[in-house]
Amino acid sequence: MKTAKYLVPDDYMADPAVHVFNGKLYIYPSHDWESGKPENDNGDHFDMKDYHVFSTDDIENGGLTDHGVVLDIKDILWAGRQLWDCDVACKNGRYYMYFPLKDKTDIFRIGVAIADKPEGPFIPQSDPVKGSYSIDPCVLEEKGEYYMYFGGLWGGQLQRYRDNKALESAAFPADNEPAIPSRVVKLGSTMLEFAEEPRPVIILDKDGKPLTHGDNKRRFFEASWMHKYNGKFYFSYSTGDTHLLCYAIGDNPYGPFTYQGVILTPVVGWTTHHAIVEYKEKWYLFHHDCVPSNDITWLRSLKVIELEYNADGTIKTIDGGGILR
Ligand code: FUB
Repeated sequence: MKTAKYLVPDDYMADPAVHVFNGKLYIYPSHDWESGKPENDNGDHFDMKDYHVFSTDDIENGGLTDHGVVLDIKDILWAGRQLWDCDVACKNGRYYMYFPLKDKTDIFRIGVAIADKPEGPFIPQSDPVKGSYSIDPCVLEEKGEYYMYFGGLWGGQLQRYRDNKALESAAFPADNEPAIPSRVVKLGSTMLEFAEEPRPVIILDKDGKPLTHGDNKRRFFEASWMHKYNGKFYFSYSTGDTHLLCYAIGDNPYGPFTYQGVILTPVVGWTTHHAIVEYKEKWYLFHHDCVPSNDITWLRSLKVIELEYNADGTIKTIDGGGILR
């Protein structure tokens, strides 16, 4: 599949998390819709209220099965608003969906919902994960342990925290100071709590120096994803206001990670977000853009394209088809 194809042409789906469970590909997207909320830097226009799950065993030629609404905001006791990018992990035959949601005080927390099958339905816990904050959780399983990566700037509220504590008010570093990092945390054995304090995900340049806040074509903004290739850990993410999907490579789940390059150049639309997964001996980049909605930023459409590596393990950059804004 050398050219990207749209996966759900009759609805707006974004922020794909994708995994292989029981031999099939399962896609867990955000579900965009037109709620009428005005666009602002806080992301109020991303006003999602439920999740669908999709599956397929033939991503090259087949259609997707839509398993319908598997979690609805009205069933989450602590819900305020905005169900953003989720991810799902499997442990001992149970499926745990991690989702960011603003609570009733408009603070993003990360919740968990549980299912017996990868296609749900997912039953939410009555409280968010203790100590959780910000957005965009993604979960890596490594040697029987589960690591959650999370965080996002601006509307994702990560600038409101330092050392896992809420600040009096949001604060950004100076341009020459280290960038605000994504976070990584090992999950506890129940999968319902953190086993430790979240740690910073440090991204270094080739000289071993942490990327700076002013380096906004390379520094982390949101949309963490983690995959393994040839024994290395590939941490990938969006640069937000420069609209790139980038990646950095490390030797273990905690990093540090060394910046490598761009996976996807800007798409049509403000946000860019992705999942990278191997299926039937090919690698795929799942992502989204706003071409079908004529560039309405909050109405995004799911896409997939094959992803290729060079012999040295670097990723071949894919053209997103958008313009640098
Ligand atoms: O879908 C809302 C937000 O937009 C996600 O959480 C971000 O990653 C960006 O895609």
